[in-house]
Order: sequence, then structure tokens, then C-alpha cells
Amino acid sequence: MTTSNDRPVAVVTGASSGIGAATARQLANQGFHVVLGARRTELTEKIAAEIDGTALPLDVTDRDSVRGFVDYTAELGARLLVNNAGGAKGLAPVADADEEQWRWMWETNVIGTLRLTKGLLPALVESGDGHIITVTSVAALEPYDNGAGYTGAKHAQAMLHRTLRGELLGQPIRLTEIAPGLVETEFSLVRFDGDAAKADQVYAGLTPLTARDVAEVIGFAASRPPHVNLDTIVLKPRDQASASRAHRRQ
Ligand code: 8X3
Repeated sequence: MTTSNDRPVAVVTGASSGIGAATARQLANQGFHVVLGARRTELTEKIAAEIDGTALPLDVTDRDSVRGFVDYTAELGARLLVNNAGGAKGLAPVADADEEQWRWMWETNVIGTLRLTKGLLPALVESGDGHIITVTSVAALEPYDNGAGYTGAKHAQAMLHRTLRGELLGQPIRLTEIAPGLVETEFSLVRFDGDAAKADQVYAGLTPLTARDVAEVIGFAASRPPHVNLDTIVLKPRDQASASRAHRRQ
């Protein structure tokens, strides 16, 4: 087993790209031993080698995969969990909703967050200074047309996270919700099933956030002293007013 060399252990899900990968790098820079969970281990293994972390296979939709991941990670002594795995599939009115896409969004964003959180809670409490950072979205704050599958899943994920504030009161665990707006990552490519032209349109004419912009904020939240809990952080590009309103230059 890889040891943490006395560094505090941070677990990042969805760590193969985008916000997850940038967060793994950020936290390693801040002195964490980072466990990177993702399906694409060929990507996480590279990052883990660069940051002296540990890459483990993780499919949050697969109960056995989560069990193996949690067992290993809990033994390392996790102090910080970053629930980042998730995403969107499709952008369609409810009238044309694709049940498979809805199921995938529920499985990854909601059940995935539930499984990791539930599995690592004992280790996080045991650490004496646990922290759960859940990456939701502006889609967890408001609805937008054609987005009900995703906004619904993100609202549910956020409710799971926010409910823990009460349930864990008195325990040594902080809970931070990070709700980003437009961040240019693989997010839209996944949403549009690999259609790069459609994905590019999402960020056209504005300056979106980068994965690193979000990772730096996550790192800031993680580096506050134990009694300081950054509760909810909404971050959007200057060009974005809400989930459905942005300024685009010609
Ligand atoms: C991604 C942000 O506005 O595309 O979580 O829903 S948005």
C-alpha cells in the first residue's frame, strides 16, 4: 500500500480531467497526499506520478468499485473528500427527456456523492478535522430551460450535502459547497456526446472560468483553520449573471 508519508490525505473523485485534476494538483501543492479516483486510470496515474499521489480506479456508478476504493482510502486515513465526479448529459425540454440520460445524471451526481460520502464519513470523523467539499453547480441554485435532468440532479446532490450540516453538527467535519457557473472543461463535450462544435458554443464570446480558477478556490477553502467553515461559494465568470444569462461579445 502507498503510504501518505504523514501528509494529510485528500480524496478527489472525477480526478482524471477538468476541475478534479486541477484540484488534485492544487491540493498536492498545499501539502496533501492526494488519492485520485476516476475510471480513466491511464490519466490519473500520470497526474499521481507528477504530484506524488495515488491513482485508484473508481466508477461511482458501480457499488463494488466504490467499496474497493473506500476500503483502501479509509485505511490511509482520509481527512478531505472532494466530491467532484458527475456531469450532464443532454440539453432537452422535459417533453423530450431521455430517461437513460436522466438516470446517468442521477447515478453519477447524486448516488455517486452519496456512496463516497457515506463510505468515507467514519474515516473523516476519525481524522479529527474532516472536510467534505462538494462541487455542485449554479444548476443547484436555479432551474434553466432544457436543463431539468441536470438541475434536478444537482439540486438533489446539494440537498444531500446541505443536510449533512445539521446531521453532523457537533462532529469534527466541515462542509463546503462549491457552485461554479461556466467553466471550460470536458463538461460540455460530455453533455453533447462529443460534439465539439456544440460544446464550443457554450463558451463562445465570453471568458469562461478555467478548472484551475475553481481548484484555487477549493484549495483556499481547504486551507482555512479547522474552526472556519466556508459554507457555500458561488463562482461565475464576470460575463455570467445567472445559469441562463451571459454577456457574449460578437
Ligand atoms: C455547469 C454549469 O450553467 O452549464 O455545472 O449548468 S451550467
